[in-house]
Amino acid sequence: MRLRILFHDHCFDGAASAATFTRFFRDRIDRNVDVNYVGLSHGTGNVFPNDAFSGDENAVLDFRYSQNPRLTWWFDHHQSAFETTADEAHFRATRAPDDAALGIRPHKFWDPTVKSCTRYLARLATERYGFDASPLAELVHWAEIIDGALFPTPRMAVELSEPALQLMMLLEASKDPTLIPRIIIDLAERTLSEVIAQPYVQTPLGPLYEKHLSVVRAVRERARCEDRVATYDLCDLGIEAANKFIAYDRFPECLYIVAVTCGEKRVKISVGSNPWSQRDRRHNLAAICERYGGGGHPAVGAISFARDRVEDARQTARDIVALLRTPPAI
Ligand SMILES: [Mn+2]
Repeated sequence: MRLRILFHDHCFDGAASAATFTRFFRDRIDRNVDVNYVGLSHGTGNVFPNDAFSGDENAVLDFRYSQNPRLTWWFDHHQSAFETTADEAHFRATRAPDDAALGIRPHKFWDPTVKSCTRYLARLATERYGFDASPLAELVHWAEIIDGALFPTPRMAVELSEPALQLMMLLEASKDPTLIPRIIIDLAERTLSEVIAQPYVQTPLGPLYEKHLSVVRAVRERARCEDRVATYDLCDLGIEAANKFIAYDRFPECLYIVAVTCGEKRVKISVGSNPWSQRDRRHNLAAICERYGGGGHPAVGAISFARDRVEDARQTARDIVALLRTPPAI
């Protein structure tokens, strides 16, 4: 049997979901299944390649819904899982009943309230299909922490010393199309420490970690915090984005950060609110970013500018900083 697994690319939860599903399928459905992995990225329009559903069984994990009748397995937890209301209606009309068992098809599950797709999948595979997910407990645990941003301290997300967090960094940054499927296959069978020790993982990890440390140094040197709003500008350094936890670690008292960074093609303003101070958050960051042509969630947002508009981006960032320093009129 040929199984195609379409998963959220460059994402720890996407890769962990693919590994969990692989092990589940081998254990409960077909020991000798031939698995093919396809990473998918968000965008508008049809994000599924033409041959996306060419397996005997086709699974989409931690990624948007498709009405394709050849989709036989779907597990997701994104709020934005349905691009159209027709997609959602199709899902509701064709999903399995609540007492679904292995023989009942298709197997489609969505719950936007869960933190990670990996734990959701592991739980359903256990409860409904008799899967023993206990060998994957470590992987499930870390997917929940990473996708739920449940780090006990910002320092953990800055040092990235845990094997899971090093893998997260590699999965997010890798441009080698063969690397992520290889990691998924390993994650289905080995511990995180065993996977991280593999030479094919260690080799690309070294330079990435060095780069991460140089970003940490740059943010620590440049970030300033006033009235609980931290800001920094890395535009001249060609750093495309910086992990927001570096600023939360440097200024534990800060409520918001506003950062300006520059990639090859665009200038980006990232706006975030400190996960450890959510009770004090008074602004909707998605609404603020939308005002300037960006978007996001209430707690985190972003705005992109063309590469030649650095000064416009800097001025917009200053305006947003001023706005966040003043409590909104209610
Ligand atoms: Mn996810």
